[in-house]
Amino acid sequence: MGEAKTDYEVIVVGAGVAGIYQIKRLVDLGIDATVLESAPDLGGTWYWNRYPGCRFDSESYTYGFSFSRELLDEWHWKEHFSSQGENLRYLNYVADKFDLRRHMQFNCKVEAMQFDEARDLWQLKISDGRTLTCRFVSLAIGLLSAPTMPKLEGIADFKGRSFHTFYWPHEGVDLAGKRVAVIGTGATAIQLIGEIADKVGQLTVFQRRPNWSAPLNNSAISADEMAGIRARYDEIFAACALTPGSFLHAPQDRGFYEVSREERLKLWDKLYDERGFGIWLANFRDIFMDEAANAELSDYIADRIRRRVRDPRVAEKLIPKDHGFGVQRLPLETKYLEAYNRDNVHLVDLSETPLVRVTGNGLRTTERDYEFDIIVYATGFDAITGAFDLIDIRGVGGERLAAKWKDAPSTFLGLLIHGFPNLLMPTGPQSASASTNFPRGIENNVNWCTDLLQYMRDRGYTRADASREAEARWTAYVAKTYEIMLMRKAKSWFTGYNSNVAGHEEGTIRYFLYNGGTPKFRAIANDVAEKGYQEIAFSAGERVGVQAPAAGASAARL
Ligand code: NA7
Repeated sequence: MGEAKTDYEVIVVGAGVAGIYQIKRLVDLGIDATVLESAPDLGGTWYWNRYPGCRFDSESYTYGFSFSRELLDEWHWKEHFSSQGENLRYLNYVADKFDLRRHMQFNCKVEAMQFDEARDLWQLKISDGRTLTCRFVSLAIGLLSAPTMPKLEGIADFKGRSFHTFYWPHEGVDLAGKRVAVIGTGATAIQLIGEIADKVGQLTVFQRRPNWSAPLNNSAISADEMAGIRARYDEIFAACALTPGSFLHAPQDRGFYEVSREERLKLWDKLYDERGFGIWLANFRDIFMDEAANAELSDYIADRIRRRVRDPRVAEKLIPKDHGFGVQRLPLETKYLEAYNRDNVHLVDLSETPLVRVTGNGLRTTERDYEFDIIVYATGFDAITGAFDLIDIRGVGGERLAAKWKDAPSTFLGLLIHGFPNLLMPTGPQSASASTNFPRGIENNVNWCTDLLQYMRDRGYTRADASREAEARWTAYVAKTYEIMLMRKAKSWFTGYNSNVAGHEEGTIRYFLYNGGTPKFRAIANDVAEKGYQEIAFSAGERVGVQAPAAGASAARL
């Protein structure tokens, strides 16, 4: 990458799953583009989250990219739910195979970006002091990439080691014989705790609210099995494309009340012991909307917990009472519940004895002091809009995106924002990618954004801005998709809840997810494109400001 180059047609921010695919599409079209990544290397989520137990909850072969037959034929997924290290190797393999690294710049944090209305260009301020310009920005900055710490006094006073799971030390951590605290019991903690319980000296879990979970039931994929999967890739991706969540797990086509209780129990027995999200996503649709149906399933899962956790008092503490099964993001686990049967694992119920502060030696609750060698903060993320808020984004008239989205995001299709022209969001709020098997949604969104670029390129347009009305309609529609969902009552990142982020505490609901299912989302988005993007105002300004490409660079101009 030529150091002096400052102008591009497209700048992609983020070299995770979305950024990798976006740059691949742009390179294939010969568009002059670069990727800016704040981390020292590519991978996004899979670069950062290196805590033990970190792995897919999606079947590996439904998570990988689908765009290249050659890639599909070459890659051997070794487990049904592949682990972080392997996933990062995969993303590196993809980048190297398609020679994408040379289009990526690392350690480049985008601090601010401003739309230049006179020239239809974005100006980006980078942490290394450079200012770059481009016609389009694709913010591929991830859904869960802004980790949040608890608002606790004394975090810096702790004399042992402490870190958020997102920043788990890359060289690994020697846990043997150590007294370890884990704060939080979300999807991350549930993976971590199951994995480290038998590797640490003492493990103390600080739980504010229990989460429902279900077994992952992971296993290895043999060479023969992988050959079978390869032969069925078309079928697998076609099946994913038909389900609401873009997983292989399709909801029951029968209603909850259309079958007897015995049949329901039989189904749940089967799904609970199967791989992956089946118990969540291959269940009756009613469980997401009907209190009584949800309560019956929740009771069933509660009994499963009681059967797996020996101490009945601990089991009761692990059973959520404030929300039903599946209305928050369902963590999948491996030996999580059994961890509490071990003598070296202790559960502290923060609803009874809240945390007071971090001390030099550990943690203080209202009841007592605890001493630790390591404190792990598994306290989650400022989800979906958090990464946007970390960049000072200013659109038409200098409007700040953080101000526009202060109370809630508003978008057109989750892909564009009125007043922020030429800004593309393959992983933004309110598109289907946030609520589905992530790469499947990303591929759809990146393709849609790339088609839009092509459309403009063919017609010589330099500016695209979704209309205010279209944005208002879409945002209202997304809110409506929550109306029938029990999810709207739960305190989770699905509704924008985070006790550690000002304005995101209890009582506020943010309509982050499109809940209408991927097939419907894809149909709506494709229809917009097929009808000539009537919701988007296009204009063709002077083609100035983007300098001639560096010698030797092949750059198609938009
Ligand atoms: P989550 O699911 O947001 O979980 C965060 C956990 O941390 C959750 O149990 C919280 O309890 C707990 N938490 C947060 N702040 C505090 C404080 N201040 N004190 C005590 N406990 C706290 O994040 P994850 O990283 O587990 O998962 C995020 C996603 O990453 C996941 O859905 C996957 O898609 C990948 P609470 O429930 O708020 O009471």
